[in-house]
Amino acid sequence: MKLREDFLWGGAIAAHQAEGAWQTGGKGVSIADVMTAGANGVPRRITDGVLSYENYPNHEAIDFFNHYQEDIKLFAEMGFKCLRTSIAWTRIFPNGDDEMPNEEGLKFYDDLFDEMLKYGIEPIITLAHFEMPYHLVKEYGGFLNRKCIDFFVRFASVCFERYKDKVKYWMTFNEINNQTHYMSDDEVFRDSGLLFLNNETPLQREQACYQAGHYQLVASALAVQEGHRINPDFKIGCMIAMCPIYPHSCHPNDIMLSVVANHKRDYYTHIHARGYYPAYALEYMKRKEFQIDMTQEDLEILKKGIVDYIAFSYYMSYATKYSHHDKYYDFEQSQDLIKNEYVEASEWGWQIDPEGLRYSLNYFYDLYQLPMMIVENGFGAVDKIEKDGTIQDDYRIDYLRSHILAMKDAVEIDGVDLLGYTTWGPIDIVSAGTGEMKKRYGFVYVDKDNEGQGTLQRRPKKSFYWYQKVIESNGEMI
Ligand code: P53
Repeated sequence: MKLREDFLWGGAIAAHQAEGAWQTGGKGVSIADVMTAGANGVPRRITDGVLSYENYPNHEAIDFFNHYQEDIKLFAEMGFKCLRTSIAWTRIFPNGDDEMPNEEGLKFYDDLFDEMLKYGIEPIITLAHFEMPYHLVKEYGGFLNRKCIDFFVRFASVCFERYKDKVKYWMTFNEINNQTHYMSDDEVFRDSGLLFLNNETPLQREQACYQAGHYQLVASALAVQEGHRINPDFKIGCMIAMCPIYPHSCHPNDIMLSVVANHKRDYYTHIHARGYYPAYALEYMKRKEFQIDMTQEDLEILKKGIVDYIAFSYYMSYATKYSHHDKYYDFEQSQDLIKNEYVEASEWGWQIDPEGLRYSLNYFYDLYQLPMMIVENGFGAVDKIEKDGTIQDDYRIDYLRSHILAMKDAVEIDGVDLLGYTTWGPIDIVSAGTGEMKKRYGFVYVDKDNEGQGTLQRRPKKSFYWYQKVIESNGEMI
């Protein structure tokens, strides 16, 4: 079986990492607007509101807000069939709890989607991609508050209604399951708007993550129902960060630890795809004595909000080794992950494992038998401009080529049902993890550095012409 004829080749960005214009057109402050720049090993800080003397890389980002026509033209030149981006929640509901949506914000996405459609580029839209209104964080405690379910569903419904004739493919929460591994640091903030005070026990934090995750899952399921009501042709997916956790060895304890570790990342997918909590997650919450507000009505909603497809990001795999564990095999990311000696890592320590993408496609298809979409895959690297002005990013081509080949094996040999593939950051954007510009993913270079200096000029890299051929040949010329 070959890749389907209408295979969705393209790229993926997120509003807060690309658009900038953080105060234009009535936009409110989002959690991405109060995150400072970090670096490799230096976490981004979250400030108490926007402070005049801090550096917030998302405020301008690459100013996609004012450059999107030029950028989409470049994507069209590469032959993109689709572009994944997100709708900044704060352009539509500046505070999150507003009664009425902001017309200027809605208009911006009308224009943006029209521009894509002009070139036959299908918009693939994430509703919440680390962009929760800051007001909901400050005043409501983010997704620890049940009220945020309604705020999100209102936002989703307004978008579904407004763009029902322009957008067919949707996703609810970006990388919803990364919540699990942010339990021990501040990064959890942007996933669901939780602000920790640092005096919580690890168990309290974990409980908070399970609670917030539950409300998000309910919000997602309600949005799925609402979307299908508004347009039965919609395809609404979940979005999972897929980082398979391999056993260190074939020692049965390593194998079992790996099973439990993957449970912790995958129970979200299970709920999205099957409509109920897997037994292992229920048992775990019970054993840990988590107090979770989960009503019978919630469980009914989950059942009725099953997704149409599974979208996921894939960058790397992990490995884990049994050591201090008992029969519960409780997995703790920071303690239990080990370096995989069989694979290389990027400059940022992300382990490069193309076969892991084939593994991931099989993993999801074995479990859920739903169509899938790879909505992020890419290589963050420092690029150098040669004297003649070119950028020879062969390392990026190598990474993408090997992953695309593994993806094709999963389709052609293993028979998984795959709708499309979008590389992360087809144009350089602000890194979500570090806030850096120099961690570049693009086929198109953007002249801007970590300090925010540069002309913002766009320039195709070598990989631009390579990807163009890949798309043109539907993955045959690679
Ligand atoms: P950056 C962690 C692990 C895997 C994917 O990441 C992750 C993260 C969070 O940083 O995030 C996704 O920019 C996310 C994108 C992000 C991209 O991966 O840190 O959906 O917003 O930019 C790459 O290199």
